[in-house]
Amino acid sequence: MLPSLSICRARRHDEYAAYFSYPHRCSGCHGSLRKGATGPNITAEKMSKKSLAELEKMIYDGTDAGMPGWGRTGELNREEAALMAKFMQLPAPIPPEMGLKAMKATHKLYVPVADRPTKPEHKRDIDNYFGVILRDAGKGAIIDGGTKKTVAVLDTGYAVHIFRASATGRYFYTVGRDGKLTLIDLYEKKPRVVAESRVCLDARSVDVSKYKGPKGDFVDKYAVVGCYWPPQMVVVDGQTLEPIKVISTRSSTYDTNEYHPEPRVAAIVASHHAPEWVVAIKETGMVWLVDYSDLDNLSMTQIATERFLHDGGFDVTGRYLLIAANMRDQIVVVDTKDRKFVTKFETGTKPHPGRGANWVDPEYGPVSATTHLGEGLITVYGSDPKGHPEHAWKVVREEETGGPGLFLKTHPKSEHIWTDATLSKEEGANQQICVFKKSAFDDGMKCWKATDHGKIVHFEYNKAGDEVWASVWDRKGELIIYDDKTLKEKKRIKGDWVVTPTGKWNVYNTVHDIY
Ligand code: DHE
Repeated sequence: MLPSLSICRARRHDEYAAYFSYPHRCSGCHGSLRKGATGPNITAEKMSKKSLAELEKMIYDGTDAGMPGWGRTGELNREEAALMAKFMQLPAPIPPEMGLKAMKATHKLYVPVADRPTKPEHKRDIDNYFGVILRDAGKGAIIDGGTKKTVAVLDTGYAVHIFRASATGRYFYTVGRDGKLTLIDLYEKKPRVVAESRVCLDARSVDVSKYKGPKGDFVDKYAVVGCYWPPQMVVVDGQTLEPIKVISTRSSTYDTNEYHPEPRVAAIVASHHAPEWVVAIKETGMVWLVDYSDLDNLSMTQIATERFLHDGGFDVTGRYLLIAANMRDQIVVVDTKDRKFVTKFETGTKPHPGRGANWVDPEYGPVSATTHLGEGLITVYGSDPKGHPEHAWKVVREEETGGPGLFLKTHPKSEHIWTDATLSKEEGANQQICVFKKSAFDDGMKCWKATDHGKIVHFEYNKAGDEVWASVWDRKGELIIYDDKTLKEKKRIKGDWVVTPTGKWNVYNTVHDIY
């Protein structure tokens, strides 16, 4: 994954293996420069204080703090774990930069805009299409949520992290860990990739411009990719993916005002009421409101919040961003209308809401919630400062789940909140699905074992909000579809092509931020 420029920095042959393994397995949590974020600081200076045997054990077996055991998951053998331990005691090689010229050289326009259909070439309901990541196959599937038929399986590139629907719902954008961006046209009879470009060496997020109003019509005009490395965001043409502008995130931490060489772009959400992207800058703890209405005279508001921002989404009104500062055990609230920090509050060990879940609690009114990476806990907080100011941004309920998890999801028409326990180390717990009833949250969860292989991860509703899709995450992957009311299984989508399904996105729910 890392270009040849830096290979010369890895001094011995046996260091190469570790050199190439690090960006795949470790840098997501620890950073390319190893200064720490979701995982701790593991710079050579710190690692040299530990023995090689200690490091090797940690790498092979994992830790109670949540680090995966790469030997136990079968991804590194003993010899490779030992090499990685040695590599940890060497200074971190600095990956190369990537500028507009290099990005433009990767740009491919397979179908020019003028050659694309002007209306759908089929009678299916595009709003109810699902985009599904097939992670280790380097592919993405488009599935019709009505008929459950797979309409296309497309080459999207290495370990796609997320899909985002365009503001019109006509396109899906995908971005992979290698920074490759693709544009999928859903008007085509058989959806296909109509453009691609690689704009980072490591990336996790993408969104589109959604604003139409007095400041102009920006619907599907631009897309923005959030890079982990180089630390920057990249604006591309929303219709062709041609790279347009690079915005570096190298800057200072919100609290100590010290320069950070690697502030990575975590979640990005597109505002519905202003021509802005709401961008979480992980290491510095800033939320940037980036105004895309005049890219040549770029303006942005930089809001100081909390460090190690990760994932989040809007409250039900679309005004407040609720985002996890996961290594600070906090949820941060930003008012995107008044453009300011509101508050932050503790929830549990390493909150991880995904985009979150919004519903109306019978006692506390509109609430939102998060799961946690570090413990089996769902925490619910008031999110209606206008109607229920006494509960706003305060924890109102907490319930145990089946174990440390990654995602939770609900829908305004649903009676339930669905959670996974993907990170649980307890036998079978990560193969369970648990649901809470919105009307009787205190009654606790109802859980069942959904699979005897792989792990359950991530949920998405159909457009009507009466079905829920869950992934069975392994090479023999499956998608399980449940009736949300009765909790009965309706269908399993399986096949050789269903390899490591992770995230899934319904077009309508993604366009309208329904979660
Ligand atoms: Fe994710 C969202 C980063 C590991 C599946 N993940 C996100 C977002 C970020 C992020 C910043 C928010 C994007 C947005 O909304 O714009 N994820 C990271 C990491 O840094 C981390 C911890 C380690 C890494 O090396 O990447 C990581 N993520 C994972 C996984 O292991 C998962 C389960 C499978 C995979 O693809 O590797 C995974 N992440 C997801 C999914 C979402 C996500 C499915 C979107 C949730 C949604 O409902 O929108």
